[in-house]
Amino acid sequence: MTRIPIILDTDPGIDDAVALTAALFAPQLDLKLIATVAGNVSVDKTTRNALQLLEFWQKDTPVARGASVPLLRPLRDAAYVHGESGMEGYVFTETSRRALPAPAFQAMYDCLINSDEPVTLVTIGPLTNVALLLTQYPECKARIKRVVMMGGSAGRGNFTPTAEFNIAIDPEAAARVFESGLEIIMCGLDVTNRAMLAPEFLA
Ligand SMILES: [Ca+2]
Repeated sequence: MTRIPIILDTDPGIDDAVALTAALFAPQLDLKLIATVAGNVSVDKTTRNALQLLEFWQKDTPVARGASVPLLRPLRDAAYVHGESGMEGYVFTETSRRALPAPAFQAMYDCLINSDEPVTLVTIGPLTNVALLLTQYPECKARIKRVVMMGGSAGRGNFTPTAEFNIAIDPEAAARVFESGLEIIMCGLDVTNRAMLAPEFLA
């Protein structure tokens, strides 16, 4: 099976822990890099959670720490949903694993130019890192296959009556991505609220 190379940009987050696990184990995917971003909780916590999840699963995918705040706004997190740690209700064993020294947008760029084929960006948090990547390295667009985005909504929102969390937290970053000309597959709330993991996949 030809595996699709992806970078996962994430803010775990309980739901993102499930998505990260799915990405690690899906035979169709080649997870090259995990980029963390502030969103559900601070970037220190989302990075720690990503590293602890890798420890839990005994996987060695590199992790790059991303943006700590949205492009132009203060962070409004979702600790009221995910708990103070972002993974409330589960106590991980400590890990000595560390994030890469480079910031996420730089690690994403390095991953893109070192890949044999264009890489798909899978974003399941605010789009701050991708906006920084496109701003710093606009030429890297040719190395991006497409953006598959959990964000937005074709119906109601979950942060305000009309706005979805990932977009609402950093709307300027989202605008930069939507205006980039990249192919975007948007999985909004109207899609994700109906997406199920089948028992065969969970097994
Ligand atoms: Ca998320």
